[in-house]
Amino acid sequence: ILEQCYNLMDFEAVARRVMKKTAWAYYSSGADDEITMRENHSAYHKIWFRPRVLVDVEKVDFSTTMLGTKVDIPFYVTATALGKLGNPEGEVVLTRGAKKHNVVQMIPTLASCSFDEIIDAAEGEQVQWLQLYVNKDRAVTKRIVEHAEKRGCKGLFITVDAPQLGRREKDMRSKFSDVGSNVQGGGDVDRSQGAARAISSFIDPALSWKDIPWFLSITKMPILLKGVQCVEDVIRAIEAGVHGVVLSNHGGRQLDFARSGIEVLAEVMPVLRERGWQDRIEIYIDGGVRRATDIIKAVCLGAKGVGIGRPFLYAMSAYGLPGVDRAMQLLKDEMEMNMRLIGASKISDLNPTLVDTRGLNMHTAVVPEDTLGRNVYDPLIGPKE
Ligand code: HOC
Repeated sequence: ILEQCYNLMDFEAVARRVMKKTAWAYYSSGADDEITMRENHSAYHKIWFRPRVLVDVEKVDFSTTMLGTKVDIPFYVTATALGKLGNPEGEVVLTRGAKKHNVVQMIPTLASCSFDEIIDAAEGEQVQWLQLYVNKDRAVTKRIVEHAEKRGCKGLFITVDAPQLGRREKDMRSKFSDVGSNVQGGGDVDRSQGAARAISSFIDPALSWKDIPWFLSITKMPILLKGVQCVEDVIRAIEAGVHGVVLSNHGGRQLDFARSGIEVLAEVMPVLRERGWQDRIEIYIDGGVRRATDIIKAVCLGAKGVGIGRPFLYAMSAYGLPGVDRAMQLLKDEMEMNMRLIGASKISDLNPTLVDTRGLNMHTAVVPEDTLGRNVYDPLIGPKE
């Protein structure tokens, strides 16, 4: 029952039970041994708080801005493909949830709903960004970008971590057959090797730093690179003139053994501060965020905000809009309580001295598997029956 979901992991447990096997396989799969996918969440467990006491926290305000938009809480709904696998209405359910909670939604290139349906669902009241897979045919890409700008999108997030599809074996095994004809941006659909392969053949593996000036020339939207994974590339992004980066490994679905976003953030920010470059771009991270304490840790370390994907897909798949609404409200409730307990009454109070990051770079245990290759213990949802 919805009221018995007390945290974001609970939605995952319910979704796993109620979703079609193929849909579950697509949403939940990670690359190879799924080490990075698990690490995304467990990396947050290596960071501890150093709370301040005797701070007046009677009133707590955790609203902030992202690319100039005022939002209630420092998370956004990140782009995830194929929303209709989880709910017949698809991504517009996430739009309605984002609108209710005044957070930004990033619209996926590979949405099940059309781009215009998702824009229309916001009814002009909610800020949306576009996540872009760059098409081999740049004329197509240009049209998509221009249309997004015309329809009011406030940010362009170019995915840079996917020159080739990661190997998601769970998805490949599931003999996928549910790719709807209305997947936006997809090319020819070969259904034999899982959902992701079926919809991604149009993406250009030749995309490179040389393309960035062209993107900057075709739009006035702020451009952010989604999928940056080390400080060298953050510096290069700043030098290329983009407005921000998302430190992300694609939810652990691309390169296994890529580091978690929070780990990369801990690498990046000290270097930027040393150069006095910390305000030259906005830094976001995604992957593994399940608790408001994760959000707080990321903001303490210098992230402007965090993207959350799978948990909202699971909430939507299990309970539709009421699920998404509850998941977002739970995060807000956790945020208020934890800001108080850490001794911060506003977002600008969050800073690196409030966290102890000495545990980062620790070894992550491999989760044992049974003979069918299923994880015997899933750190997100506990032991399997
Ligand atoms: C090389 C193409 O984001 C997913 C989606 C689609 C991936 C396309 C990658 O399944 O992670």
